[in-house]
Amino acid sequence: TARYDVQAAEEKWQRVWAELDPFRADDDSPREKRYALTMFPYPSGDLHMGHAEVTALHDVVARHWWQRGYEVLNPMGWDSFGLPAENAAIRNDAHPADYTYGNIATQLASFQRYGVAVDWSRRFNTSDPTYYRWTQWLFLQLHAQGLAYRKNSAVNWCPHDQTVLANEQVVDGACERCGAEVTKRELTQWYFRTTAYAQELLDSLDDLQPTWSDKVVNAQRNWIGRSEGAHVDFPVEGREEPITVYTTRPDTLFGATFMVVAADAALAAELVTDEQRGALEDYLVEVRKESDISRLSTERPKTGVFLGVHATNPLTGTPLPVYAADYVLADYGTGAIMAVPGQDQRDWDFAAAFDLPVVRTVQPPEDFDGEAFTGDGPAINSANDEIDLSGMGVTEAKSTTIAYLEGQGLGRGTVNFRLRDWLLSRQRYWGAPIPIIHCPVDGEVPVPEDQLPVELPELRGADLKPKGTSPLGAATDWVNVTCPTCGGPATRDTDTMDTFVDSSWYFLRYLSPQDDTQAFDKGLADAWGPVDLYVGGDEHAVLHLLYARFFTKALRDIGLVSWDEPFSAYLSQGKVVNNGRKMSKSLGNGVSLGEQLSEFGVDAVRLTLVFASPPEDDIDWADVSPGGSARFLQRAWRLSGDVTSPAGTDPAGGDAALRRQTHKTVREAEQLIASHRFNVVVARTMELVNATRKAIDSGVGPADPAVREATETVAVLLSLVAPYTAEEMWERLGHEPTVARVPWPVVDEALLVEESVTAVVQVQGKVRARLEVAPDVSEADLEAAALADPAVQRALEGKQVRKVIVRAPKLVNVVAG
Ligand code: ANZ
Repeated sequence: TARYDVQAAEEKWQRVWAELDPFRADDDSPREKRYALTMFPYPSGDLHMGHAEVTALHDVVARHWWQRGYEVLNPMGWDSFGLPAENAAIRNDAHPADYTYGNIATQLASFQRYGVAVDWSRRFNTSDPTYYRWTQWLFLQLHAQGLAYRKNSAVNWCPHDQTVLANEQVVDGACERCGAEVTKRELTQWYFRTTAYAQELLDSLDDLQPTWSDKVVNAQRNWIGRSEGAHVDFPVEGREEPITVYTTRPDTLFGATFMVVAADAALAAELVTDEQRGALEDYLVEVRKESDISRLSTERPKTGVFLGVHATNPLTGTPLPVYAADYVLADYGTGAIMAVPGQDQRDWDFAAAFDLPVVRTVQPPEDFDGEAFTGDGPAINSANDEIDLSGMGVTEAKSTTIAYLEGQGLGRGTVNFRLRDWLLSRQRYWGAPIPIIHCPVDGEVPVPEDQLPVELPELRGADLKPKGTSPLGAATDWVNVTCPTCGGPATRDTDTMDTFVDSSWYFLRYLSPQDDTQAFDKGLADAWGPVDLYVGGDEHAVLHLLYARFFTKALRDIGLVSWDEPFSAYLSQGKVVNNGRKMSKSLGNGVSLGEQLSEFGVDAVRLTLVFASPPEDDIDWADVSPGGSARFLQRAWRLSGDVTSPAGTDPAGGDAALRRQTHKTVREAEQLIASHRFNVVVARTMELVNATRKAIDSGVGPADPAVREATETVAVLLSLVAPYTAEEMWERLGHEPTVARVPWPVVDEALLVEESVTAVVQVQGKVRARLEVAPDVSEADLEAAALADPAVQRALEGKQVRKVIVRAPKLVNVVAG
């Protein structure tokens, strides 16, 4: 049997595409604009199966939008700063720039071979000075608004990478990148004030919910972590200031029997008596070694130190001993809690360990045999002369207590967020320098705009190994500058920005990547944005998406963009695994994309990735068949050689059954693509190939115009996933390239009408109507059609429908009386 030469085709069409440049997005096009974006890659090697999957899925939509008549912006660039490149460069004894730009060249060639529908004229790298100049400029805009600031605090520290980490980069107590257990360090660091947008970041999720996956929306919600509760003041003997706690359960105040302050909070050191100070300091040494996750775990035995002071329960007047412990975190709420062992299990465990009293304030059900009772129930032990909560449920008891506390000036209702400000400074080399000069006279001075970018010094041959302070500190000539304000001696900030800063605005830079007068053009942002579809991995569900959302809102308030959200729709693709497990070096189960492409061809790999499962699901490479995909593609291609009618043949009068299937396939594909069920589009295309083959080999024959129509449709559908095969077919069918820009086939609605069947409608056993319905009519539709029929309505006049028995598509039986 005839086959086409896959490798020759790949070489040929890459040349043609480079010349035609079919995916160049025209800012001035009169067509409606669509912005399609995939997460840009880190250049830490050649492309891998994950890149292949995300771009194959994304391409279906981008290419389809072109065919549907939109002007499509589908850009690509490189997220080229950051630790992976820096660590690899250190391992290979190379400069991060050589390593990074070498890999970018490799990845670019691979993407072009892979045939992605990208406008390559817009590419850039975040490590280019022409890009990070604007990252620095945007930092300064946020700084001017008070949205970037420095503060001293205990930060997450990765002992392996020797750098700080944002909360979002700590996963289960370990460094997101290297897996080392994260510890704490007291340092002065730069932050973005993400908390200023906590409520809005949460609220807009409601609008995103329909077009973002639930999983991602929920991850964002949990991360922002809004809770409602109260601040309550507890007077302390011999101290003017009360201890203020944050509680989500003010209703349990009568049951507060002791208090706990975070051992590492300043408050603990302020409260502790001289007698107990030594014990607190010893305890702190242990606490600093732990991660937040293990501190909050309910599994761990409770430890702590008595601070030597007592506070007073404002409702009962009882003295409450005050402890320092690790299970209260310094940077959440107020860093202090009222402990209610009757209703909180961690408090219960602490009370048990330290022999403290328990007072239940919610009546547990009779069969309850646990310790702390966290459920709802009537309040007990909750009354004094002025307030009586007895019998109230939790909700009512909460609001009653808050109202009382507010009236007495003892507390107030409040909202709390788990979200922290974003720690953005890093003590590493390969990132955008923070454009701030520290002057002994003028303090923090922004680098003047006309001096941007603050370029990274080359530091060739320097030791970039992490040491806990930035390697930039060693570039003395670079560090020592004059203060832009007073002209006196000053020093540059030596930290670099988290790479997540680079990726928080890159989607704006694609709009005018060469513009050296501004970060991006607002008019173009209005014209193209926000991004209509963003495709990427789940691993960025919290970090990157949240940061990009924050940036967008901050830039909107500064007046730089007019959108509220950067990504209107988000599709998160599953992972490609092998033998049920994540591909990894240590498991030795990695699959090389390059080898797969060489063995089976680009199209077969792409088709396999799209066909394997719905986009959100993981694909197990052990379960799929790229060889089968390759055979299917040859089978599809053979159709184009069999068609004997000339190009331009009017399909009217062609075989009706094949025409119906062709048009039905096109209609279904439209709907399936809109709902991201790309795997089913491939399945329908396969069915159409089979039907066309049958038509050619049966009485219909290769000259029938329906056969040409079907084969051309196959080529157009295949161009979404298998661009090389599609071009080969299109050319063989007598057309000019490129099939990628051929308009989407117009569905002939008349051809979609199915042969109908007759459904009989009976009322009280008497036939009242006969309806012509589709053979696959649903029971609900058939029942509705039957009851709406005028003859049936007449028969039912003055009666009540008791029961409707439906046997689709043939019978409806209405029982009335
Ligand atoms: C008394 C109480 C009684 C509480 C009870 C809970 C149940 P979310 O929902 O996460 O906001 N808390 C407050 N600050 C804390 C900190 N810095 N470290 C550890 N725990 C802290 O949780 C708020 C609840 O977590 C607060 O309500 C407080 O304990 C505790 F039956 O106050 B609760």
